[in-house]
Amino acid sequence: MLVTVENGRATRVAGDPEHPFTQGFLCAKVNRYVERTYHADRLTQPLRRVGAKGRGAFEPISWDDALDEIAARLTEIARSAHGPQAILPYSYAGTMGLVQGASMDRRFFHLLGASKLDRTICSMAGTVGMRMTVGANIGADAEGIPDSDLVLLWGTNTLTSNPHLWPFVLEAKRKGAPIIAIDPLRTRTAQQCDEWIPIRPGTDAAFALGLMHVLFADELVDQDYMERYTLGEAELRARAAEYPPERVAGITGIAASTVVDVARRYGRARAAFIRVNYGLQRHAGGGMAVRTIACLPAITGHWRRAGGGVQLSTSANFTFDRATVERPDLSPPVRTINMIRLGEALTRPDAGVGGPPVRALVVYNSNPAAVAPDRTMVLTGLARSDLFTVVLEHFQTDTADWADIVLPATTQLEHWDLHLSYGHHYVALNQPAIPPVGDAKPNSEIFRLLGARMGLDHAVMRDDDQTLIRQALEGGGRNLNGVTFEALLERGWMRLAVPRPYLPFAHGGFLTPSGRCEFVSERLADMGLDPLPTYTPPYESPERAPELAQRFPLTLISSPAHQFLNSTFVNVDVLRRAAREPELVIHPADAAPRDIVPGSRVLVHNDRGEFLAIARVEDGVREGTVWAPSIWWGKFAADGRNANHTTSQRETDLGHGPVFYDNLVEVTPAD
Ligand SMILES: Nc1nc2c(c(=O)[nH]1)N[C@H]1C(S)=C(S)[C@@H](COP(=O)(O)OP(=O)(O)OC[C@H]3O[C@@H](n4cnc5c(=O)[nH]c(N)nc54)[C@H](O)[C@@H]3O)O[C@H]1N2
Ligand SMILES: Nc1nc2c(c(=O)[nH]1)N[C@H]1C(S)=C(S)[C@@H](COP(=O)(O)OP(=O)(O)OC[C@H]3O[C@@H](n4cnc5c(=O)[nH]c(N)nc54)[C@H](O)[C@@H]3O)O[C@H]1N2
Ligand SMILES: [Mo]
Repeated sequence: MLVTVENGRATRVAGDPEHPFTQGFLCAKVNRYVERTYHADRLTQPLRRVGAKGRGAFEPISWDDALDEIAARLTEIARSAHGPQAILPYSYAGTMGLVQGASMDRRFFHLLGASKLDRTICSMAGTVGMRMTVGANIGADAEGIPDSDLVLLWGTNTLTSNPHLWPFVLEAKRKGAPIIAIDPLRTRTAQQCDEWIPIRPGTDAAFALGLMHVLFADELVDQDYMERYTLGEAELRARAAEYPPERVAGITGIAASTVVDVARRYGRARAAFIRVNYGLQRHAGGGMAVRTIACLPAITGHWRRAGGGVQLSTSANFTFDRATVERPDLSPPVRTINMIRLGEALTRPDAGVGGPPVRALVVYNSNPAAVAPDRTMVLTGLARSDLFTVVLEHFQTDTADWADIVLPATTQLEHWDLHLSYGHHYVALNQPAIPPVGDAKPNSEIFRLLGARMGLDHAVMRDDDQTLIRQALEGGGRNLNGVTFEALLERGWMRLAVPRPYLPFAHGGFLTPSGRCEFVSERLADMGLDPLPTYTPPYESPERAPELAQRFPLTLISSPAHQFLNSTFVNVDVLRRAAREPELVIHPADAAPRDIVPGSRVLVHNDRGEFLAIARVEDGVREGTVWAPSIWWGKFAADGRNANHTTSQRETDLGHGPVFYDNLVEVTPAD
């Protein structure tokens, strides 16, 4: 991102036209970054709560007073009978930068002996699925897509959540490759594809097993590749035999003839590219779904050629020296709390999290009062009068409303950072373009200051941000050869030291224990799980919960609105106006029997909670599925609620991830 600065003030942000992947393009949201940075509501000084918790009334205080108060409260809790594990950090994707996201903060909490947070809320199911299959969360290079002769966009709304991929897809299309979207919603991406396959949510593993069934039955396989580089072909053939197209049709809602057709085209393609993404892993069997899909290019040998293979992420290629930056060795043995069970952790410690009650919560880079599942329970927890809550933020979010102390944090324009990508292979250095707005401070500096106040007198608490960046790069692995701070300073970004074309598994070289693509996984067997790819029905489905499915027959998907980045940017007026108001897209065949007419107000509800939305009656969703573009702040909704009132704290099969879209609801007219 290039920032134009005039008289110390940022006036314009633009993509870097030289960048090989992003090519001068910024998405709809980040284009508004200047507006967001100088927003009239930007937090510019520390605040202390006045009056009742949650009312959102605060008074300004000095940094000294704020830090003193936090240090005193945390010290008191750490020294009490409950000990430092009663303190819980809570952070995620506000910035995914290494310095402001996972450096000084980790050192601080490790030295303190606080509870650890298992950061599962986004990608862990799929990440573990990839690890168990190809050995790490890496995959095909998207820059190869123009050489591909078939592109599957599987569980991803590319034009919204990954728009920089699109030019590569268009180039493949121009050269004749069909583009297929597999998604319960006819997203703006699916509308631009050659075909839309409206799969029933949570059934992708069955669809992939159906494809395998046909590939094996028709011998559309690369036998040589399988013999050299895979483990468990015979067992996988037997498993796939259990999924004939007719059975798969019954599970997925996709015609048997479509299963056969897609399989044959996939099998006959030279180099099919599968962009699988995180949407489809937010279900009970999400980890296995990704694992099953990840087996496909090893059956057909597409890994051999540019444009072939599967990509969930490229993140594990960025081998920064995290151990040196985060220093987990400084932590005593402590409990770990899964971030998606925040509601339980705050309200019923006996219900699974164990250890002392959480008495202090330090939130940064996250807005759990909007994004965490089971919002009713999360808010109950945040409302506890005996909970001391600190929030580091740019804005007075739903979460900040529940804070005792709010601290103003710097934005991307104001601080140093180092970024990986999860869709391409370029490292980015973030240099401050402007001084901090108001009295804002970088997260890293806030934790340095708090550490000093609390007597965490350790040399690691004194490293500055540039030192942290150097540490991450210097101790990094092979892929960071030649990627230095100095080189990054010159032009802002650098390709990892990976070859071009980057064909990670053209000659095997899988990062699994066997060195092969593991169709059969001993590690999964050791965990007591099915060692082979398998289909697990959603928790909330007629198969597993028939009574629930009768009472709540519709599956709610609450994936991001085009204008929002999770819950970030919801308060930027022009973007929120474009998103209108909380909406629910419902198929005409589901709307009619419920007397729901376009534009009317509806109540979306289940046993966990409810929220109001305006109905949009369209056939852009499959029957039985409804879509609530998200993630709204409660305070911008007429009823103060959002879709996460209905989502659950259950975990995926692998990686303990969330099941946001494994969520049955009923919808009724509210007017
Ligand atoms: N504009 C915008 N961009 C973003 C974000 C944002 O909030 N806004 N968030 C960023 C983040 S943190 C992430 S993790 C990524 C997420 O981006 P993606 O990985 O693309 O994931 P989602 O947006 O959750 O869901 C993508 C699609 O999956 C579909 N889907 C849901 N369930 C299923 C299923 O069972 N099977 C199949 N085949 N499809 C299913 C949804 O309908 C949706 O259209 O995007 C990043 N980019
Ligand atoms: N229903 C439903 N729930 C979801 C999802 C969904 O699709 N549907 N998506 C899930 C996914 S994929 C993810 S990744 C999570 C994301 O959830 P979060 O990680 O909570 O991400 P955001 O909602 O973007 O909130 C991030 C906050 O961090 C702040 N922030 C940004 N930069 C900085 C900084 O440098 N310092 C500090 N102190 N603060 C900063 C922003 O102002 C913002 O309020 O939500 C999950 N929740
Ligand atoms: Mo995410």
